[in-house]
Amino acid sequence: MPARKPNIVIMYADDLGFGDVGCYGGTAIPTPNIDRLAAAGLRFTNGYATAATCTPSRYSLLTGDYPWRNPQAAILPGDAPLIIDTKRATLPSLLRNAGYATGVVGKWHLGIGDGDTDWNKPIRNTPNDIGFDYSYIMGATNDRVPCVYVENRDVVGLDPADPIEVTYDHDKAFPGEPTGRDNPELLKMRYSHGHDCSIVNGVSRIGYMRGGKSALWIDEEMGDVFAAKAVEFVEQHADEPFFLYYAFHQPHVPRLPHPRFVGATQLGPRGDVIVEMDWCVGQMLNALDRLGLTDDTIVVFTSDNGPVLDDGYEDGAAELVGDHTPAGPLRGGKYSRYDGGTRLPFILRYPRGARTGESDALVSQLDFTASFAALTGAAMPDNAAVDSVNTIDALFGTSKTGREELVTEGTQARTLLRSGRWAFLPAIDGPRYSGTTGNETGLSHWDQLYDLSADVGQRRNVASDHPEVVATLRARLQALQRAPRTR
Ligand code: NG6
Ligand code: CA
Repeated sequence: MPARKPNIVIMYADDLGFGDVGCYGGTAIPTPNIDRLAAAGLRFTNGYATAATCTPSRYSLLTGDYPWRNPQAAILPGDAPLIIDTKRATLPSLLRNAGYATGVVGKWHLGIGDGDTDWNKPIRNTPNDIGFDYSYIMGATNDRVPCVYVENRDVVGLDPADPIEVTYDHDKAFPGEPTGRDNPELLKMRYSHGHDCSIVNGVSRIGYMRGGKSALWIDEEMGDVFAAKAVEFVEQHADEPFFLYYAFHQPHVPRLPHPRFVGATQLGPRGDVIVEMDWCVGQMLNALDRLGLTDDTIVVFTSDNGPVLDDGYEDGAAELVGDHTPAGPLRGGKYSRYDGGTRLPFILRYPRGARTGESDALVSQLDFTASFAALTGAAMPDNAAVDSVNTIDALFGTSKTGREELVTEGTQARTLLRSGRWAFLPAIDGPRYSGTTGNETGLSHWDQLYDLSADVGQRRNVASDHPEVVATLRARLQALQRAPRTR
């Protein structure tokens, strides 16, 4: 164990797929910075989020609990209250207790405020209430109102004479304010489904807002804004151990790259914003190099859920995708129960302590809490991070053995069990394809069992060949979900 506690930087992409980046076999989108991180680190081929959507995956990353333990851990509107219990230990609070400076920059989407938030006053229930010393966030997603940054407890750049109002209730929409539905002539990017409410920066969003003109973000600048804040946090804490959770907004919709990245790929805005995100990764890696911190810093890069092409705006993602396969060889994508929803780029670099190369150990973001707590000597209370397992040896590549099993979920907490070589998806009736995004749901009237060691693309359902495996895994999944857990 090195004398100095390692810094920890988790960089978290939004909707980036297993096959989108160069080091995972993608060729259509140049990602030199992510590739350089992988070349100097460990690249996992069985690295998982817990869910195929944002909020539940982030919930697991920061709490070490499975999302299905908290029914609120589902895609949240922008006015939803904080869903993490402020009395429980979290990854950031444990690290803070272990002597770390803790910060979050970027996308939050775990609720903020109390459900009836007055955005014009200091906000209660921000990341600062669950263990972060510093936060500079967008509260929900880049397609949801309010389209403002929040720094610690305050909306950034707000003019008190022009207060912000927010509602997600269609009946309370602000009369006279333009919407995507009524004023398509004001849009620079049209919506394809949903996203027909308030217009901010020429883009209609989910939800309604009014006022706060001086505080509204400009989507094209968001990558630069977050990168500057993330680098600033690292610079300010270069002399003490720090934990930074840097959550990108790319390549989530609306995809609006800075003009200098427009045309960086042949794939349209989706490809271009991935190049922009890769540049942001580079800003962080360069800062660590410049400050002499690279050897002592654990850098993780992964994504919250798998890819989607049309997620609600007409940005050409589906039309321009060509031969590019965002999920690589995996089936499904965002929202899906198939592996494309949750198996993601997952890279860890730690020159002082981790091996380099490739690992097929089963690892999950769910285990960061227990693993980093154990590594840093943080004391873990009984009720903390109940599903998180200390897999630091697998994460550092000193062991080939990671988890034996992992529960993941498609949208709306439709769970499945990944166990050894198997993925077991208990029957849940429903449409095979999402009517809006076109992604495969993984829903079926029949049980599904896939042998991932022979069939990574989940093409051959072998449930009827292995009834005993199906029975065992069904019972195991039920037992896991039924049992109240403590550490
Ligand atoms: C969906 C949105 C989608 C995206 C998603 C959340 C519609 C029709 N679709 O409800 O555009 O915002 O929520 O994505 O509104 S996530 O990555 O934050 O989970
Ligand atoms: Ca996401």
